[in-house]
Amino acid sequence: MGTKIMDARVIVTCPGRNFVTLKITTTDGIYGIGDGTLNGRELAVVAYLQEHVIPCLIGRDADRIEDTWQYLYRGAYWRRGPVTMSAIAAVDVALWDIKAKRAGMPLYQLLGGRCREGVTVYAHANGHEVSELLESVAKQQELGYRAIRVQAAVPGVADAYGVPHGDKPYEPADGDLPREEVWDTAKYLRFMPKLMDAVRSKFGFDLALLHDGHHRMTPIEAAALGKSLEEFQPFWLEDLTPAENQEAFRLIRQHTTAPLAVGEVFNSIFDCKQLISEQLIDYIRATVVHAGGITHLRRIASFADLYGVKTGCHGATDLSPVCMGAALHFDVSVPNFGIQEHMPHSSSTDEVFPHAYTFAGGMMDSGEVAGHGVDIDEKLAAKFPYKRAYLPVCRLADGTLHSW
Ligand code: CS2
Ligand code: MG
Repeated sequence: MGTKIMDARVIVTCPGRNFVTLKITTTDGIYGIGDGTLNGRELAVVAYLQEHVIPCLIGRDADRIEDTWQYLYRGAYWRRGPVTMSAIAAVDVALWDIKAKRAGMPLYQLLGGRCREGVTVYAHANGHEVSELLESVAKQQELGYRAIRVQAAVPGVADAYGVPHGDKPYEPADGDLPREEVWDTAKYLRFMPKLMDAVRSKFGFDLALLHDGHHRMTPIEAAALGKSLEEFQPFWLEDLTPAENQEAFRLIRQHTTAPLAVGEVFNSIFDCKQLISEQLIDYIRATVVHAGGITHLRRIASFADLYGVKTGCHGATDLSPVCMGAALHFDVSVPNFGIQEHMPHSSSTDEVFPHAYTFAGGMMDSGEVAGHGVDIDEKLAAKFPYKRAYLPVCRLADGTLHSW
């Protein structure tokens, strides 16, 4: 019955941005791949995989996904953290891919089968001016999206989060050293109701509108933002405060009924235990690659379901198509699905990672291919060598370092 892990290799490629992929091959000649990309810290995961994980994988029963997860998590003594958990996720997703390929089924079948016909995704709209943002929303609507995240440059603030430099698609990891941005929360708080008002006035209330605060507010500032945007009925407000302090959300909750989403930087269930059990958030944004793979993300989702918290997986371009593929199998099969982020990859990324997943009419689907349905063209991948790229850092006008 059993099949053993014969080989495991890390592939690093940069078709426009860096991606880390783990490829595991079994003794019966089947391979599976998993995403281990950690934006701006890619080679830390590569080293962790090569030096500390792969030697323990060779000869292991490829069918024992849970036991392998426990071995790499509990067995490591030093637990959690984004580097470790991304490496574990890469192994976990590659093993689920292998198991589903061996079963001859799309991965979602092994996760209990479909709970829905497709996955509602949200797009990004942004602009250097409100008028440009409105055009961007219209463009995303024409592409079929019915849920759209809105971000615009804040008057008087040099670099707002979520707005591209020039006319290139938004891709924040753009510096050989971290670029420095200057931020002003007071100006942002004054501007946001105007932005939401402009969007609602033009597009009405049927469109689901999302917004990302990207960890820049204090709890009371976040509460003020929630109050001021409530009348525009946001689908969610994301990452309002740095969420290391889970209790902070009690204060935000006391002041606003705007739905709250958190968790793209979380890597374990313990990062969101209090947020979920005290019902301080509405959507948990943890995703496959940074939260320990399908195995651990399902555990987080089951826990969240007890408290009426829905999923809202992170899906920026720094999560590879392998993560997106795995996330879509999770999304179609998880009962408490909320929404999935979708930031389309560049065409060269899509060529390096051929995939079965599709997009139409504001929805994505995992496809019906056995496994998670995403592959890697290694020859093509080799043509795009790793290029160091940092995310920016953020400062206030007086030079104080602030959360980016
Ligand atoms: C963001 C990301 O997609 C999101 O919601 O917060 O763009 C985030 O900044 C990047 O994934 C950082 O790597
Ligand atoms: Mg975000």
